[in-house]
Amino acid sequence: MYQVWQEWLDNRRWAQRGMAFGLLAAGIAALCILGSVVAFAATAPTAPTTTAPAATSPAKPATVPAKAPGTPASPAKPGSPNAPATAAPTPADQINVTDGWTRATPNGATTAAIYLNVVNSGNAADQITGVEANEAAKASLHMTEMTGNTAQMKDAGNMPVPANATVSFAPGGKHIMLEGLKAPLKEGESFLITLSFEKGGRQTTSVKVLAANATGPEKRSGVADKLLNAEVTPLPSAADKDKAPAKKP
Ligand SMILES: [Cu+2]
Repeated sequence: MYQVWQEWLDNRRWAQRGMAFGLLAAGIAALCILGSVVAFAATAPTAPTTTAPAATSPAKPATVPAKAPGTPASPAKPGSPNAPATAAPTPADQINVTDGWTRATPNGATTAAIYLNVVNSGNAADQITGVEANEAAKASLHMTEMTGNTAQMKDAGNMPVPANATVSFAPGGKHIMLEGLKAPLKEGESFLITLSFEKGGRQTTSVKVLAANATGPEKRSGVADKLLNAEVTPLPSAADKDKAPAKKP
């Protein structure tokens, strides 16, 4: 009776051992499968495993500092913080200050008037906001106006420069007033002045000193040749643009 019981127990143990061995084999097999899946996931680039976020999170901060040094790649001209950064011609490219001239001054003179042309070849209106000249203590935008029979000069404030137009500074009208001349202006010399524009930034141009009784430069640019009486003249291109839509039915 006892032997039978022992035999039954032995059989039971073997059965348990067999089960344990089976479980162990199944566990090893499962580990092998799991290992190969993990290995595949690690090598597969698109696998949505934990390695993916680990790879992108260091990549993100890398792009942020890369952008920061890239933003000042479009340097805005000083004085024109609103200038849009585009590949197209900037407002500064489309403003040209030409034909600057003034008259020679006698010894002791403290003032002089500068005349020139401001050409705006862009489609956006601009305005002159200021002027600088080293030759005088003060430079300002002036306007001559007739009050009855007397011509009076006054500060012009900001001067509008319409789109596709030339603004002419000429005797009897707009001029740049130099006050507190540091030295007499001598015929044949030239000097630089700088005009500031709301959109077009700072534009430096040359001013030629003509004879004391000069009425204007003998040889003007092509644009200036067309300026006779008008102080603001549309550019030829602008006139063509105006005609073009009229021809369309
Ligand atoms: Cu004046």
